[in-house]
Amino acid sequence: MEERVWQNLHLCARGDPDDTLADAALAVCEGKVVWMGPLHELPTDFAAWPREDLQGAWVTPSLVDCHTHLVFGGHRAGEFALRLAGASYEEIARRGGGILSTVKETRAADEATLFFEAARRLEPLIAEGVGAIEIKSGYGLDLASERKMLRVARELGRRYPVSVYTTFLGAHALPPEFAGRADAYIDEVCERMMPALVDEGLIDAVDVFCERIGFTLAQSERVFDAALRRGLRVKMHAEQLSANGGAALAARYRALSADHLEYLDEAGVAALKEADTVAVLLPAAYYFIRETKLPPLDLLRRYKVPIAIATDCNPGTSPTTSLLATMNMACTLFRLTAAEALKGVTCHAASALGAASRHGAIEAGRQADFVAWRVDTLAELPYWIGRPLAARVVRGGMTVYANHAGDALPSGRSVT
Ligand code: DI6
Ligand code: FE
Repeated sequence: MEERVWQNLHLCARGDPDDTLADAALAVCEGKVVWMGPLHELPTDFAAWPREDLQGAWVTPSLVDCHTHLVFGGHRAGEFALRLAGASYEEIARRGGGILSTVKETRAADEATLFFEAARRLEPLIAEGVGAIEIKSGYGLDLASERKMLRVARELGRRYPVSVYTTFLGAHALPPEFAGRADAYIDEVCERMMPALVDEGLIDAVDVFCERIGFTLAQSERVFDAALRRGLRVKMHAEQLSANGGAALAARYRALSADHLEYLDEAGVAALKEADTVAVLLPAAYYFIRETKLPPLDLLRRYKVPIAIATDCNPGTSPTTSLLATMNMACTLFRLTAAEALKGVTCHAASALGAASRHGAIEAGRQADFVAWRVDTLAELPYWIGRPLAARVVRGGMTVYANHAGDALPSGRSVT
């Protein structure tokens, strides 16, 4: 039996920096937390177990990245250049670039290539402490190519120490073969693609890009109806580029989350609250497309809507593989507090996946998934930009990533 006591740590078990325990210990048996509390109260049953000294590190739950498009072919550095020269994201999309250029590359790539490229983006996230990640389809836009993306996402979850939650985003963009026939494409999404992919066990949730360059409210409803008929929860890319009541519609369908939300109004905020829908903010996309309309943070706070933060890793609007840097942007650009940012990538992000009982907190009885951070205070997590801070990433009681830089210093204290 694999038994261990982790000690000499500051514990932040629920991702809330206002709720911590100094000089704590975690007893882990067969991959699960069996006890946590002050070291001096360690029950005698565990006293003889092997010890692991974390040298005063802060320990939080593993992070959760609850909105990504991690699997895709190619990149769009060329389009970035066009935007820097003055073209807008929407203009490029309307000219047939944007999402559709990634669709072309994704359709052309085989599973092994997509896996390899996505794995190179997943590895830095895991090294930053991400233990659960959502991965959307949506660059295939036909049954075979959407299946290919989702199979790659599932395979990443099998081959890497991370829980993968898949989301079917068939309604991401109109594929060229359906040009001018958006309703017929929605039929295809609802009647052919979704049922087949559900039967193959490839879908955990369903998303729609509800936007003037995406799909209408009525089309979004049809996709949501089809999802609910199959017992799937929904979420929505809502009000990123324009105000259209998308979030309120998502709330009517008891969506897990409504994401982006720069143009959300007060009625939309109230609807999210009433439906218990998480507001997922994606500050790296806001930053990268040089958006200027800020999401209504004060309203979200006033209505006590849970706020999550995610990378939105994708080739068009958010080419980042750092959830910590994204936390920094949430604070710098949206003025979240450090505490809000940490809750946004732990407990609230887990709720946005519908998986709050599995992720986002350290608790007796749960799988022992946590991160030991080489920081003096948790406020450092969203403070540093582009600096590796995780000393250990632990999944099921096993160290899956360790950064030993600084461990050998004479003081024995990590001071990188
Ligand atoms: N919103 C986004 O941020 C991504 N998709 C979406 O609906 C962008 C996708 C892309 O440009 O490739
Ligand atoms: Fe997105």
